[in-house]
Order: sequence, then structure tokens, then C-alpha cells
Amino acid sequence: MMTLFEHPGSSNCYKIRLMFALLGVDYACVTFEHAKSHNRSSEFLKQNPRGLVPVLEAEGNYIWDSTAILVYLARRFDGESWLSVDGLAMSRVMQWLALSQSEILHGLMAARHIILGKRRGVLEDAQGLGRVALGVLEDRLQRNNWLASEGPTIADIACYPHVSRAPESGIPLDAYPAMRRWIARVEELPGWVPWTPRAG
Ligand SMILES: N[C@@H](CCC(=O)N[C@@H](CS)C(=O)NCC(=O)O)C(=O)O
Repeated sequence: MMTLFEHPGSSNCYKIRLMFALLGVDYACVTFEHAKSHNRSSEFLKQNPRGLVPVLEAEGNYIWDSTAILVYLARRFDGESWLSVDGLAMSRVMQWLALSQSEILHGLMAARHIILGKRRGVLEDAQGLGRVALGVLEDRLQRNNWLASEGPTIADIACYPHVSRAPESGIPLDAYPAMRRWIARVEELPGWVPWTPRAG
């Protein structure tokens, strides 16, 4: 059985819980009570020197970073649909994964954390970056149901958590109708679970 090392409030950990649920694959969880990496044990840090969550223990390996874990799960349990290995199809997924780790993380997530008092920073700068991400996403979604392909891929899973919570970053989604339809589409996927602490 694979083990996910996680923190319940983390959006990056939620991406992995959501992917497991959509794939219908069971897994064990080690939940850290503290959000901060300096509270991690030396045993955990040995496997994951960065100290951040999520980390997935699978087949005797420790895979760190939500993007790497999404890639692993998609290829290990699904084959082609969540992440095709066709060069062009894969590059289309990768560009949205890049957005999820840049403008979405440093924009939407940062703004949300500044508002929640979890980190310092200039709110307007973070929101500005977040709006860049939302603009790019809205443009794509006005012409397509999904980000990288005709159906859902890990690109959608990587971008969805913070985009769906953009209002908590101080950016209402009224101006983004295609995005609101896409959020509803993601939430209608069989197996979808909300971003709440996992029971058990
Ligand atoms: N790019 C990484 C980011 C991981 C990350 O920032 N994890 C946060 C939780 S969302 C964490 O472990 N924070 C602990 C800390 O900052 O000390 C990923 O996608 O996995």
C-alpha cells in the first residue's frame, strides 16, 4: 500500500488526495499536525530533504512534490488519459503544470496565505500574479472544456484547488464565467472529493 505524507490544510496535498479518489486507488496517510517543515522528523527529512509535503512512498521510493506525484499516479494507475506520453500531448499538460507551480502558487496561493495571516508579502503583487493565471486559464476555457486535452488530465487537477478558491485570495470569479463552468465540471467528475481533512 502506498503512503501519502501530508498536511490536511495543504492545497498541494489535496491535489494528491483528489487524484487518488478519481483513480479509485486506496492509500495510507501519515498526517503531520504542524504545517511547518521544521517540525518534521529527521527520518522524514532523510527521505525528503526539502521537508515539504506532499511526499508519496510508493514501491520503496519517496516521491516529493505534488507535480511529480501526479505524474507518477497518472502513469502508474491510468495509462494514457490523465497523462499521455505522446510528446505534444505531454507538453500541453506540462505547460499547465508549470502555471500551477508559478503564477497560481506565487499568486493565488500566496494572496490567500497573506489574507489568512499565514505569511507576509504584498497582497496586491500576489493578486496581480494570480490575475495573470486566471486570465490565461479563462482564455483557454472559453474555447475548451479542459485545459490540456479533450478530457480531464492532471493539468486540471493541478490548477483546480487554488483557482476554485480564488475568492479566498480576494479575487471574485464573477468575471470568469468559463472558469466557473470548468470548476463545476471538475466537481462533477466521478470520485471527486472536496478539499477537507481526510477522515481516518
Ligand atoms: N511545489 C511543492 C510545494 C510544496 C509545499 O509548499 N508544501 C507546503 C504545504 S502546501 C509545506 O510543506 N510547507 C511547510 C513549510 O513551508 O514549512 C509541491 O507542489 O509539492
